[in-house]
Amino acid sequence: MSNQPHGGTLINRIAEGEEREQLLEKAKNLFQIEISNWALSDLELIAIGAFSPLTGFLEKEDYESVVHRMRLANGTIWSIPITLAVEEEVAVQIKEGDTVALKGADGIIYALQTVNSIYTVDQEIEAKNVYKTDEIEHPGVRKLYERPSTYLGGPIRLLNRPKERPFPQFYFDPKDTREIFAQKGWKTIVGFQTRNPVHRAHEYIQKTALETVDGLFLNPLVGETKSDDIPAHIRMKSYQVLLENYYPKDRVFLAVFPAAMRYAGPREAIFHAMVRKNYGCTHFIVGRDHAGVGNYYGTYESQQIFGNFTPEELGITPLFFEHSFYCTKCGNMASQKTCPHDPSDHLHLSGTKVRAMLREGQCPPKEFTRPEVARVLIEGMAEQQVSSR
Ligand code: ADX
Repeated sequence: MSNQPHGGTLINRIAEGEEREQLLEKAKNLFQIEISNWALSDLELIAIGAFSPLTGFLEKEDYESVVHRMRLANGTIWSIPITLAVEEEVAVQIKEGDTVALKGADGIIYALQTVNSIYTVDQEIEAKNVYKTDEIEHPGVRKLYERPSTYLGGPIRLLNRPKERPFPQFYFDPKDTREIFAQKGWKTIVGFQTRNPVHRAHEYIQKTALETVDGLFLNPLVGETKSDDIPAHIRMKSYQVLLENYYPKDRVFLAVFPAAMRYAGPREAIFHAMVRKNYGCTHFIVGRDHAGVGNYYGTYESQQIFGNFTPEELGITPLFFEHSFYCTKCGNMASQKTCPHDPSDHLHLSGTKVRAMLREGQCPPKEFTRPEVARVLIEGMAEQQVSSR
């Protein structure tokens, strides 16, 4: 599989030099819209080409097609609607064809958008199609319902990059990661999405994949997550100690994925794969309940969804892994595919249980979490508790 960007071209919507100066000048006289941090993160991801082939927030025709068919209007696979939601009273002040300035809560103008389409959607239909549920308890659906239902579609041009970066040394644009992979001589690269600390099961599937490809792109999501997920700054430390102690340096590259988590399970798995293809990956790991939450999705639904598309149109090879665990009889990490023993021989700890142990300062068993990682998590959570008091 070649590592062509999705849609064939790596999109770059960043204005630079004189063009940027001119657009900044123009922006002063344009209608200004304040956008959320979530929209700002989408905006930047569009501009740097992580969301190639998107050049802006979805217009109506593409939106309808994505919601109902998991494809853009031209047929290209796209599974998550990337939209810019605005209040009705804002929308009525704009007409199609206008150019507007998009600014952050900090007052900085980040981009211009040519508003080709203004449309109001039925969020229940969006929820049922994208999240497979319209229950407000689903964290992705809740976020959707919190936003207004009028969207502005059209191409953007980025004028400023967000400056406040929690881990600036781990930000790389798709064009950078592509170059880095080439410099390293990696021809096959497996992408790994995570919103959690890397436990032994994650390590096992990453290293199993790494046995057959040249490099691992460890690409933790650090945008908005739900409040009970472990915060990104703690996770980043945990990844670093893990890599330092247990991974060959020349076979792994760690960079953040500054996107918001949607918890859309199967549809988000497709989205995650397409985006990692843009970062230059040829393979992508999809384990059990990828991007899932609660009991909304079947354990392997995020793998099965790939069957709706041909390998050619996906353009990245998904690597599927069964639920992995430590087996006390095997004395190894394993899955149902490789372990003959009874489930009572397997070490199972729920995320909730592990978080409770860490909060109480207890290390989970080393067969579940590397002790170096556990220590970082315990310290991080203790600091968090102090600061939230
Ligand atoms: S996710 O929401 O980002 O998918 P998480 O960080 O837990 O959550 O998972 C990262 C990747 O590892 C996903 O592909 C997920 O399916 C996979 N995964 C997590 N735990 C296991 C496990 N025990 N066995 C197999 N795959 C797993």
